[in-house]
Amino acid sequence: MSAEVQSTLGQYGAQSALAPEGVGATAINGLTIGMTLAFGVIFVLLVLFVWAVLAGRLAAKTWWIWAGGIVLPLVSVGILIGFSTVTLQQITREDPKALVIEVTGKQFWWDVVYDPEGWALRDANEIIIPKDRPVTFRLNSDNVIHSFWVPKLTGKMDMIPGRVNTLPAMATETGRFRGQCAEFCGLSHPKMAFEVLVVEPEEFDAWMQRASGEARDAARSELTRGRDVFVEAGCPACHEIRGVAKGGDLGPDLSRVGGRASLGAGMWPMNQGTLAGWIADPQAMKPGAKMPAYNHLPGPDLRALSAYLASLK
Ligand code: HEC
Ligand SMILES: [Cu+2]
Repeated sequence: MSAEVQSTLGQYGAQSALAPEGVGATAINGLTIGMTLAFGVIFVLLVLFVWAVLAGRLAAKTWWIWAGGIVLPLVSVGILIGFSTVTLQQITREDPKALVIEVTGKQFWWDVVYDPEGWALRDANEIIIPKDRPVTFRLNSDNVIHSFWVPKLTGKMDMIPGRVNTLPAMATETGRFRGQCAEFCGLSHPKMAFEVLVVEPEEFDAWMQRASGEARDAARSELTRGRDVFVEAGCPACHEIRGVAKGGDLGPDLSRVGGRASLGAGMWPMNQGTLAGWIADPQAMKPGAKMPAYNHLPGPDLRALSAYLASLK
């Protein structure tokens, strides 16, 4: 994954439904282009027709009402329904062998659990999937309604409290795609994005092997201090780091936080500086975020803590 740690921030096309790199998004894009062309032709014919009538080049006939008012809409809308039904079936067809990834919408971030019935690896804000293998997103929310949308991958699906919606997907290219919450969910709704990293299947399997263990050890002394600050400052009340603190799930899992390309659910580049800024004042970066400010931490502690978090890859 090292080759692609660069985040999609400011990257043109990373969130474009018109540059599909997934089976679902490709089908939707095809339908969009087809519809635009078909109705473009009808529109041009209509303009010509109105022009011809107004210019007195056509004499009015009653059968036009039948043709233009009944036959044309029935045929064009009928064809449209046909194509969109086929597309809908394509993009909602679930593969029973697909890797299940449970994503829960939070305010304003994403809780991610890979293969909840088996592997059960918890992560957040960045989803790694293998290319050319089917996955099924199992979508849920424990607060308000959010909407899960990765335009390059497939269609959009609501995340509704008390209900599980499933969204199948399959990426056809490796790379980083950007996703965005697509349902107004509170003050920082526009700051609720995420990234999907698509890797080669072998690379995914290797990551799977690696990722389940404890978080990277804080072997160097300055990192050890950071780890202690993490525990002493009470961060485990909301955050887990595997092997360090079994914590609450009120905030994102931080076991590999420094390995994510972006901080704060797809919002800022991930590095020690942004991490320190976030810890000192999350509200300034994301109004309404459900994390208290730690601006009382002494400078050396904040530096040690942010260096430690940045090292967790
Ligand atoms: C009361 C619960 C709570 C406590 C305590 C808390 N956090 Fe958070 N933290 C959150 C929430 C909620 C978010 C997600 C905010 C968002 O993106 O909307 C978050 C996000 C983060 C992130 C960004 C993660 C990412 O994937 O981008 C980091 C880093 C972080 N917290 C570090 C800390 C540290 C370090 C401490 C202790 C000094 C701490 N947090 C204490 C709730 C908490
Ligand atoms: Cu949301």
